[in-house]
Amino acid sequence: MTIIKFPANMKWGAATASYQIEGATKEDGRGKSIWDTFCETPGKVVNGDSGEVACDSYHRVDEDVAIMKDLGIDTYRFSIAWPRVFPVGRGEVNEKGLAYYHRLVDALLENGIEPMVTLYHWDLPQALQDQGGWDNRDTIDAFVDYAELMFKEFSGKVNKWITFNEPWCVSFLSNYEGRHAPGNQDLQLAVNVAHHLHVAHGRTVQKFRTLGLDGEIGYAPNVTWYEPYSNKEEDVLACQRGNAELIEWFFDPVFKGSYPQFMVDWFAKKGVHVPILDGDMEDIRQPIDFVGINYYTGGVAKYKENSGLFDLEPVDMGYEKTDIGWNIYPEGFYKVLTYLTEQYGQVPIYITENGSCYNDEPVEGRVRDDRRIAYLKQHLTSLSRSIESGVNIKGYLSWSLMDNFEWAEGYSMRFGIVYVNYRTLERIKKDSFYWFKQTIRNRWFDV
Ligand code: GCO
Repeated sequence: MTIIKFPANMKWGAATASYQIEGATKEDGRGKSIWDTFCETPGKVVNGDSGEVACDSYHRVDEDVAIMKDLGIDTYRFSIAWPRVFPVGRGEVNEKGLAYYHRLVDALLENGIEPMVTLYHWDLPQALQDQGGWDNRDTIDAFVDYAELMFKEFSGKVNKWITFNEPWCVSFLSNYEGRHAPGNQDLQLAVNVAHHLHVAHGRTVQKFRTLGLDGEIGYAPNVTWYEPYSNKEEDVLACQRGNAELIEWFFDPVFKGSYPQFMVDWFAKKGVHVPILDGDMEDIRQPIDFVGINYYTGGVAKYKENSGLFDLEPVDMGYEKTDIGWNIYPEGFYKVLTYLTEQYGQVPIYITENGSCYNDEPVEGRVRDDRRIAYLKQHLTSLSRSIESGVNIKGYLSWSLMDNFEWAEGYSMRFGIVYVNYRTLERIKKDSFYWFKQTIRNRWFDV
C-alpha cells in the first residue's frame, strides 16, 4: 500500500458552469446566449439537447449547496451567465439575474464554502454575437463593464475571480473547428477571437486592480500534453506546436507580453496574422494572482504532413479511454504542470477542472463508478508528484460536482460525482462522491 498525501493547506473543491447546470434559460429576464442559438440549430448537439432545463440548479440552490456541504469542499467554482445579468450584453441590468447569484453566494458563505467565480464560461449574449461577437473589439469593452459590475456587486463576498474559462475552446474549437457555439470555421477568425479574449482578460485584471477590491484574479486555460512518438526532430517539433496551441499561445501573452514566434510564423504560412493594436500586449501582460488549469487528457503523437492545423497525428498507444473516448494519461498531467513551472515560474495554480466521463447508471439506487475513482486516484497521484517537484499547487477542483449538459454531446456524457436523473432531476451521490469526500477529509488516500 502506498499513501498519497496532500498539504494541509491545499483547497479542495468542485466545479460547474452556468449553461451546463442552471436551466431556466427563459426565466426571470435572462437574455439569449449563443449556446441557446447553437442548441436550436439542427445537427449541432447530440439528440437536439439544450440547457433549457439542465440540472435545474437555478431552482435548487439549497439542495445543491447541501450536497457540497456533505462533500466537505472548501471551494465551489461556478460561472455567471452574462445574459442573466445583462440580457443584451450591456446597458440595462437584470436585477432578478443578479439576485440568483446572490442567493447562491450567500448560501455558500453560510455553509463555509468559498465561491470561485468564472465570469465567462462560454454563454456570450446572442445580441453581442449579432454584432460580431469576439471578433468585434466592442465586445471587449462590454465584457470589462460586465466584469466591473460583478466585482462591485459581490465585493466582500467573492474573493476569487476567473476571467475566462478555456480560451482555446472559445477561439479555436468554436471558431475554427466549429464544434462549439457559434460554430464558425475560419482560422483567421479564431486567431482574432483568441487575441481579443487576451485583451479583454488583461483589461479586466487592470479594472479589478484600479477598483482596489480585496481578492484574487486569474484565468483558466485548458491544457493537454503531447509526448513525441520518437526523438526525430519532426515529431518533436510537431508535438511542440500541438502543445503550444493550448499552452504558449495562451500563456506567453499573459506572462511574457508576446506570442510565441514559431507559432506566429506557422500561422503566417497559412495566411493568418494576429490583429495586434498599439498597447494591446502591455494591456494583456498584467500580473495575475493565480492560474487555473483544466486537464483531462493527452497522449503520444507524431508528425504527419497536412494532418490537422499543425501536421500532428495522435498515435494510439493502447491507453485506456474514458466513455467520451479520451485517453487516460495521468503522466501528461505531471508533465504539463512541471513544464508550466519551468516556463512561467512558480505561479500559484488551482486545478480548476479535472475529471472523467463514465456513463454508469444507478442500480438499486447506487452508482458504482469505480472507473472514475481509479481516474481520480491516478490524477491525484500525478498531482502529488508535481507538488513534490515544486509545482505551486493551491487547490484541486473536480469536474464536475454533478452530471450536466456536456456541450455538443448534450446529456449523453456524464462527468459528475453526483448522478442526475434528467427526467426527475433527482441527484444521487455516486461512489466517487464518497471516495472524494473521504479523501478531502483525510487529505490522503492509498493506492
Ligand atoms: C470547460 C469544460 C467543461 C466540460 C468538461 C468536460 O470548458 O470548462 O469544457 O465545461 O464539461 O471539460 O468536457
